[in-house]
Amino acid sequence: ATSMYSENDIISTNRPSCPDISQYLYGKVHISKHPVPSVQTLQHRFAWLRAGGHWSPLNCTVNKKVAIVIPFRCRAEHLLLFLQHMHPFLKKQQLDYTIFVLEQDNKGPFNRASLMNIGYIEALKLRKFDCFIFHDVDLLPEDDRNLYTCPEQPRHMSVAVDMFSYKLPYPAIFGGVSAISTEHFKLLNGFSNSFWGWGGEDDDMSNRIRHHHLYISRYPIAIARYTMLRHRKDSPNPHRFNVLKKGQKLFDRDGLNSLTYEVLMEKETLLYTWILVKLKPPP
Ligand code: BGN
Repeated sequence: ATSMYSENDIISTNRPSCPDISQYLYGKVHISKHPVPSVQTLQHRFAWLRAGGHWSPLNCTVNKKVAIVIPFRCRAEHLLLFLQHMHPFLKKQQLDYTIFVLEQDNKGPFNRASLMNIGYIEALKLRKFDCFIFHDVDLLPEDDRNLYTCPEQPRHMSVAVDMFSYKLPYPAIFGGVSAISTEHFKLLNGFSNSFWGWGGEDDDMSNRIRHHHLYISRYPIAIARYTMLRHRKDSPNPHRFNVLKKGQKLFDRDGLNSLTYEVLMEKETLLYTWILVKLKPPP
């Protein structure tokens, strides 16, 4: 069998470029939180998808390929609501995109940052992606003008979240949803792998961005709006303040170049590329 991407990649040379901004954008989009759809329902509804949770416009060529990376564990209902929302959203933006779900297999504290690093490395083994969007599974964008692309500078996307009264909690925040070009992510050495449990890994990335003389860009607060799905709060990492402080000296040693993991399963379902990984537990 041929790869999921090859056919499209070959035909693409004969088609005109897609417009920079899709003509199908509308603005505010409907958010559905119930009922939670089944996998079968979504597979049926999104029969236009290609294996691995991939799609690209049929009549024109998009020159940037986007990978959406979701760090994941035990949030099946959120994932279904997320997929139900995101596939039509991304299609409407006329993007060439693929959704990757990076699931942490082992018990013990969650390592969101390592999962995102692994998503980056594994996705690039499959295809030459230009842009990575790191996305919490519980955040749903409310406006389709919030483009899932990578601009010149790293972009913090979840500026206005309903749970935070649609206000930016603090200027350096980089958590929730963020977009970084493939090139910049490599330069930044990815995220730190040292944050186990909730909090801080995004602040460390924010420090990395500043350290490399890049800056965080954002859409206006009226556009970058998100609904957060409800869940029990994860247990915060009590060491996060220290790890964040010490991390300032470790940018070049802790990140993409210090990852240890094992891929237990990799599967292309219609709705997403699923990568189940085992992380090396914290020391
Ligand atoms: C911050 C967290 C972020 C999180 C935002 C929004 C920390 C580190 C403290 C040194 N940072 O407080 O990781 O994205 O809240 O929830 O906990």
